[in-house]
Amino acid sequence: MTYREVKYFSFPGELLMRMLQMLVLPLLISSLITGMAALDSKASGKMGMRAVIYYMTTTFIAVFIGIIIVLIIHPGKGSKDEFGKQQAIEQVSPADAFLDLIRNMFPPNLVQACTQQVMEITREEVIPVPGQVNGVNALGLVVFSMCFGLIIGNMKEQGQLLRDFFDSLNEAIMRLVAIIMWYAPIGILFLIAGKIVEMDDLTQMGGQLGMYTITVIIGLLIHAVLILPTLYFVITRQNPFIFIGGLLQALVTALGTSSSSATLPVTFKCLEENNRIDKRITRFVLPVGATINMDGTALYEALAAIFIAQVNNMEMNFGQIITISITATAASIGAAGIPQAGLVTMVIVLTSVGLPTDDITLIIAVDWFLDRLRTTTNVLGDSIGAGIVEFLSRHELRSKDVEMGNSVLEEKERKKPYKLISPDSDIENDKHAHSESNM
Ligand code: 7O9
Repeated sequence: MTYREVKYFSFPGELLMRMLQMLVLPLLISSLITGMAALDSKASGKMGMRAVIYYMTTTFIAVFIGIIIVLIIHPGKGSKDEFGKQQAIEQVSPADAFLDLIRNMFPPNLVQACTQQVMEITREEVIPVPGQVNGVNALGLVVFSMCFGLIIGNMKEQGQLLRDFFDSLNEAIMRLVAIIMWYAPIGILFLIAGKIVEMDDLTQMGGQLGMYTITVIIGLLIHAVLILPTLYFVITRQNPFIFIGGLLQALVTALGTSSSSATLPVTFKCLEENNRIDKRITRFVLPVGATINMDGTALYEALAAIFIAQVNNMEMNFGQIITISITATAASIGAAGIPQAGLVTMVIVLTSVGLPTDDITLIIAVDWFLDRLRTTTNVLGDSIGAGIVEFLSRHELRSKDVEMGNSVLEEKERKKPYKLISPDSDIENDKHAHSESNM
């Protein structure tokens, strides 16, 4: 097929991608604000703590698996002959990237933050020039929305209007998601089919690159099929594969779009509707997870760094391996806050142990494919995190229910039609139904 034909063929997939991306921003903002507003600062602090501990633990485990697997399989043979020609990679200083990350946490212009991130463009002259690059500044929006939600949550009656507004906005977006989900199967089919059509012959892939691909697949599989389900089972004592079954649609979307942010709307729907996870949890945990929790990415970056060392016949000592695991963890957390992350974070991991950054081009040929698998692992990690945090927070959620007039009882009451006698009580009922969806 010609380039044009491939473009036509993948058009239905492109449409799905655009629809999902269209919803991500309002969804991110409204869900984080309502999620934070529904909890008091003590409860959200506790839940946030649990989420962060989960993110840290799983990311570290992922990095560990990546390193062990690549050391065992040893896909790099110490020669670069079979790879094609190499290009130069733009150099970045880790310190500058880190400062960009902090800068991006505080966007001076929220509207601009919806489409652009700040990046100090370092030119040859060594003078960093402040600039903006395309891409959502997710980190900045997350920081803002969390603070905003916390504040309007503490504002008592004065904040009611804003709480209702964002709650209603969130509900409206979720209804749009429900409509798009009807189209999703077709869109995903074409997204994946389009990529297969476009694909070069995979069997032609060089021995080392093939081994590398297999190593990454095994690492990601161990994390996604063994570690995360085990963790879920050990903590909640429930069948993790039933939980994962409810997530299938989100996982396939992640595979098709290779973007955990574009998958976010589908992840919400799956968790809330199939797995019945409390909305107060999903609204709060999922957007943060999509921004900072990337197990697959962390595993991949550590594994790739050691592969590049192997190709260059460099032995990594224990200290260097520790350095790689720390930088890979940091890179996966900061990825959304570092402009043009994919390459930049990889450059940072490599420079931290003195590996040649130009060798990133060796693995670029398979990156589009491995990105899909990483993304699926990332989405799974975020979702299982939501399940675990809900389980650990069940007591707080219940006591909050009681405090707010017990939404569970209300739900039951509401289903009894004979409760509605006078028009007055009807109005009362409506109010309750409304405040209930608040949570
Ligand atoms: C993978 F919160 C959201 F949903 F609005 C949000 C928006 C944007 C969250 C994150 C982002 C974002 O910009 N994320 C980002 C992720 C930016 C740069 C790099 C990456 C890493 O992406 C993963 C990878 O390449 O390994 C993967 N493709 O999970 O999307």
